[in-house]
Amino acid sequence: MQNRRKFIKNTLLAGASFALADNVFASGKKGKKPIVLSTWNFGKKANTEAWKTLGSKGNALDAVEKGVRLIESDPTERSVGKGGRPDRDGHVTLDACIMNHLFQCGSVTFLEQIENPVSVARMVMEKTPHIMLSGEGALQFALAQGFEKTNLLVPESEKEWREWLKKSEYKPIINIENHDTIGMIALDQIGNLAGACTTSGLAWKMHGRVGDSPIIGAGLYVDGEAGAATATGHGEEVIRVVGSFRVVENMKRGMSPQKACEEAVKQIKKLFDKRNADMSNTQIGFLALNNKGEYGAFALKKGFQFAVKSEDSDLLLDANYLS
Ligand code: SD4
Repeated sequence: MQNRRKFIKNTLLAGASFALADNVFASGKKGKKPIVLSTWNFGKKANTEAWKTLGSKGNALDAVEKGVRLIESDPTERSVGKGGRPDRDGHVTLDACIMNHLFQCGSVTFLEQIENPVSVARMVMEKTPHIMLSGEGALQFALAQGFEKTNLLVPESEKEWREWLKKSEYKPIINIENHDTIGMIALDQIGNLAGACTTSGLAWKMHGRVGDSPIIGAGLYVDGEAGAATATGHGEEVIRVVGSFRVVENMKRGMSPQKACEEAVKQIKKLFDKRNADMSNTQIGFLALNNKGEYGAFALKKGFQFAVKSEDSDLLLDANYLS
């Protein structure tokens, strides 16, 4: 449970500036002002961690990796890394990716027993000629790189899963605790962008199911000349529209980060309407940051929060939403 009082205080403090749809962290001639954004309320502590790097002139790639690792390693955060809820067979399977301003990227999907999939993804990017490794192969690679096997299933998650097993109703749950998946995007002092995205995916999903989070262009995309975006929520819907790529391309065509996120959410809604599909059990949220340090966020429904940290702010905000 988040600290509600603190959240309200931060939101009030933030309200005025966020109301100006396009928040600007001015870039000086000598360099950019660093800024980091993350999904959901746990984004606040992840941003604090990332800021240790960003705020001391470190680079955006290191910052996002370190920031999301904090959440991956926290067994009390039950939608990412260690502590994540298992699939319907009781396995915790993780998806993660990372990307920098030069289109260099790495990803792991369906990875078990490794606490920090984002760091394995970074090694895929830096130490192999590939972009994605999956399942058993990703595990083999991680072990060869010196990662250690660990039990990711914490007693609380196992208990919930055993409870679910009683009915075994196949209805993967999105945003079970209002903080699923950490997507983090950052701009560093020299003006480089980077992003990372990591999750245990939908609770009680089918074994082998992979969502949007580790898919470059869906859960995360970075174009050093335009901006960065990340997504959270119903992965299948984000994949359909290649959501984060779409948001970044929107910025490239001149839209503000806010408008870019809104357009992508509207497109997803349009596709639901076209298919006459039920939207009651879904949520989608996008976060975007351009290379001037302007940011935006938008969701399909109420409830999507995101955290922003820069030299002079440290906020948890409620994103605007469609309906
Ligand atoms: C997925 N996008 O696996 C993730 C889950 C998520 O809020 O972000 N839920 O589809």
